[in-house]
Amino acid sequence: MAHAKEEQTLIIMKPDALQRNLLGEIIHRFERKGLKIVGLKMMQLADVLVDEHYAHHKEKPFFAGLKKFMKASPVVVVVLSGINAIGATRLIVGPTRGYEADAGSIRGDFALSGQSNIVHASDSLEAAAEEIKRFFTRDELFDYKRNDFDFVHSDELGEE
Ligand code: 3AN
Repeated sequence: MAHAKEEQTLIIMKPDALQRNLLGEIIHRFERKGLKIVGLKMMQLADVLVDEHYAHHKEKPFFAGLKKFMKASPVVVVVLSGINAIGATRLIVGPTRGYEADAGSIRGDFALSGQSNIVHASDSLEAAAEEIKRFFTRDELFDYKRNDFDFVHSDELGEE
């Protein structure tokens, strides 16, 4: 059973993460934070998936370029789980433009661009639910207990 505040969030390691050999580095940052990987796969994005995922940018002048970029090579999609996972993951990722992102965040350490910004991370509970459903089937997601869960979350668990 998931803890009350346990959330799931979707990460996309974009083509620039793959081409720049940063996949392991990025996964490592989420793992060591204490977030649990419950789904992980490589895929080549089809037009329809990019159109759905970035529907809110469809009218923007950069949309055609963004679409080309997202299809330039396979991506790796990951579902992370943990208490307050959505906000914690956004902090690890950093703000959209790499050149404005704090050092220590993924974009702050590895990105200079607003488009080639290494990772996508869901920005709300609603978006996460929709995005996870878009990229994963139920049988591609795994429910298990991470051995260090109680130590990672001792304050949140309280008296049992
Ligand atoms: P975030 O990924 O930080 O949630 P969004 O949702 O505003 O940011 O943007 C989605 C993606 O669209 C970004 N990750 C980036 O790849 C691309 N993007 C956003 N703004 C621009 C821009 N001004 N020029 C080019 N690409 C952009």
